[in-house]
Amino acid sequence: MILKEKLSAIIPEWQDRVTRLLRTNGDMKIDDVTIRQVYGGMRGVKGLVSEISSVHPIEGIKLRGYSIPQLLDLLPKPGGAEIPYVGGLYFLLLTGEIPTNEEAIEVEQTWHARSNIPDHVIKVLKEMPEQTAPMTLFSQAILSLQADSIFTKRFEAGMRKNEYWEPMLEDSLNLTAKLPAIAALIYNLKHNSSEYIQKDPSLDWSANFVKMMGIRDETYEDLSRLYFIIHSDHESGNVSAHTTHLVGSALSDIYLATSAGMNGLSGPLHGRANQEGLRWLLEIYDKYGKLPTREEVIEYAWETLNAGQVIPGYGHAVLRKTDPRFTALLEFGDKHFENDDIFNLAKLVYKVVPEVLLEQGKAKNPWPNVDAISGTLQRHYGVNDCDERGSCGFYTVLFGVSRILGVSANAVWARALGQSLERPKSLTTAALEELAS
Ligand code: CMX
Repeated sequence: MILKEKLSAIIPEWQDRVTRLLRTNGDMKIDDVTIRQVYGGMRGVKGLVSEISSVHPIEGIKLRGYSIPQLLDLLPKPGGAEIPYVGGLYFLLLTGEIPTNEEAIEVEQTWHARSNIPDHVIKVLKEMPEQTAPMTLFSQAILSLQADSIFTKRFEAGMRKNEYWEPMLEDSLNLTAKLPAIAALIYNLKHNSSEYIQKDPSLDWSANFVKMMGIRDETYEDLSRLYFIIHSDHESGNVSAHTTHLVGSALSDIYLATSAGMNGLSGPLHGRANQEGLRWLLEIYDKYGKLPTREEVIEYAWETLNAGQVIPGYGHAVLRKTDPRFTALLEFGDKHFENDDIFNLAKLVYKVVPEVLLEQGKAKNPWPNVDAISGTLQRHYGVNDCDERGSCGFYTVLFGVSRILGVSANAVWARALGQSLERPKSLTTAALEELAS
């Protein structure tokens, strides 16, 4: 496999680089931590390493140094498609190199070869009560695959530390190969009462997902590629990435680590904000019975804030400008479906809500993040977040399918660079008071 050969060549150079840095400057101080940061979710504390992505407060996400427009331009695309292969993105996340067409297709083919879902996983999902949330099913499906972990088997048999990354890569490829089918299966169990739609080996990872969802639409195939590319990674301090890294640091395998990460992604302040974002837009639309005016949106935004709630999809822990992932989806919607009322409402909200949040003066970032718009695009294609029983959260599963690409690439590198068990120090309030006196 070209991907594995490339990694085998690069990893020793990186190991030397890190060893040198630790030897020469290991005790150098790079940050101070305030009491506010200790109570405030460690915001901004420099305590993690990632080669895969970084988030600039103004410029937003860069994956391996490339902005979203650069990625969409440079990564190889399937014939006739507008948006690149996700397999090419995974190659880039893992190696740091923009793949050739052949290299991107090789990842896609590797995924095809490993994409079968074992029967017991289907059984586990079918046995769960109907009202089980989609993200709970997603996390369980990942855990149900854990018995097949090559990393855990090799660890139990005895493995050297410098070999850890290889089975971590194998597990990551096996898991990521199955994610589109798992997500589609969850959707079909919830919405179509059917089970498993057969994959088509002639289709790429994303187009196959669309087929298994029972949808036939080339534009939705492109939206899926776009969605899976832009949500893949967002530095390592966000809850899903950090949880995966933390659990993996105990040498838990990729199934244990990503399942935990997905439980973190399920929270409304993180990945579930995409469903909250759409719910909020639909509530405004229902209240006024039409596309509301600018004044009506302002009124509704204030009602939300005065009720002590946040406006979902706005604000961010790191970003201080419009999220480029929001912009990428906005441009996609503008190009493909300008006559969608809820999409147009999301655009109107974008014009109005930042002013309201600025006037309120609490949020450090009044601009939208990706979750302010992503649900409107899924909804346009008839993909629903909630099922008929009101069990919601499928959009977060889609976020999770994508996020596992980033966190698994990080996990391979964490093992390659011998990153340690994570174990920060905790203090009591009394100890902090004493330090402050
Ligand atoms: N609406 C109303 N108030 C908001 C707000 C919003 N969209 N964003 C932040 N605030 C408030 C915070 O609740 C906080 O209020 P308190 O002081 O009363 O606690 C204050 O402004 C300061 O918060 P902050 O420092 O600007 O934001 P944080 O870094 O603490 O939190 C985030 C970031 C994303 C959790 C927050 O902006 C938020 O709750 N946004 C809405 C939910 C959302 O869109 N989450 C998705 C984030 C992207 C992702 O991870 O997927």
